[in-house]
Amino acid sequence: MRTQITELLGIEYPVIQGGMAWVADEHIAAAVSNAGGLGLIGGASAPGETVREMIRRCRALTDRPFGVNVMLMSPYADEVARVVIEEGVKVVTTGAGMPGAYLPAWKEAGIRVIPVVASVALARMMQKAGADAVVAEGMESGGHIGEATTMTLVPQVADAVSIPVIAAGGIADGRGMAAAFLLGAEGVQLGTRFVASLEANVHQNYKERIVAAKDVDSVVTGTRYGHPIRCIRNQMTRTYLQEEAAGKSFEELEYLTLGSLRKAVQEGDVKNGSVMAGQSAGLIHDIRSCREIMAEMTQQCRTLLAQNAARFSAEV
Ligand code: TUI
Repeated sequence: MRTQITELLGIEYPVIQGGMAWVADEHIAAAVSNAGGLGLIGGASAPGETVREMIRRCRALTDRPFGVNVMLMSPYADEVARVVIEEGVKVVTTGAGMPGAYLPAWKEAGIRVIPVVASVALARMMQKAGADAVVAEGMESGGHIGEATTMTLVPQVADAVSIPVIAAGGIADGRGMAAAFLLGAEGVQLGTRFVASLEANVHQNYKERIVAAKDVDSVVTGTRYGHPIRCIRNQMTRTYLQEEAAGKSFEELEYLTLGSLRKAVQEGDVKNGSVMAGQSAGLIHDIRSCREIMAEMTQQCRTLLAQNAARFSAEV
């Protein structure tokens, strides 16, 4: 499966794993890379040295390319930005902010830079700043999100920039993958689907909550304060949304979410913790290996694109 993204990154399938906080460690990153996609280590809010150790351990687990996601709201973003250069990381994605200040040094170091954007304006800005590709992430995604849907954002970003676009948000199988290509993407990024994998270092309760989720089981907290986060509905989101509606300040609400992602991911407290996941949770019915997920998704995508080429051909 060759696209501009497989060529740019030297990978077999145009599939990237999201750089999810508390989830995207060296195990899942190496599993996705070994399955032919691009695994990512999520810097999240970890100090530079922690990320350095994850990168080194990932190298021991795979010979294939992998990347690091730099979460720009992290207090350690500067450190992590330096560590990826020092460690010779080949691909960097960024999220939750503007990576402009880091771009020149990364490019100088020969790193492929792929910012995650949630708007056309930011995609244009990133192309101008020298990005190699962008991830256009729709609000179906889990975690910190923008306002546009994948269906509307991806084609608009594809029209606005000449660098390759990777679609993210709401994609969990070969149908979503095929749809993304038709919208103008050259690759896809999946988060939630890979959380429900055997290799994800995530509490079983969290994985099972994703598998049990229905189409309408996620909610967005923090919209009022310009900090929208999508997670699966539970006691934490009910309390948060009630207090948000009652006009409590962002600072007052933060006590509900601080450390709550770790509580869900590591302790398995899916009632009081923050179970970040995208709307695609409703599409996920099993916990499989990354290799199986990748093989099934890419095969389904190929089959659909081939079948439908004939079905919608003008020569009936
Ligand atoms: O970054 C994400 N998703 C995330 S990050 C995260 S962990 C977290 N921890 C503490 C605080 C906040 C988050 C959980 N999920 N996705 C990529 C993404 N980036 N989505 C939206 C954006 C984005 C938004 C605004 C990118 C740039 C941007 O720039 C505008 C500005 O004003 O900074």
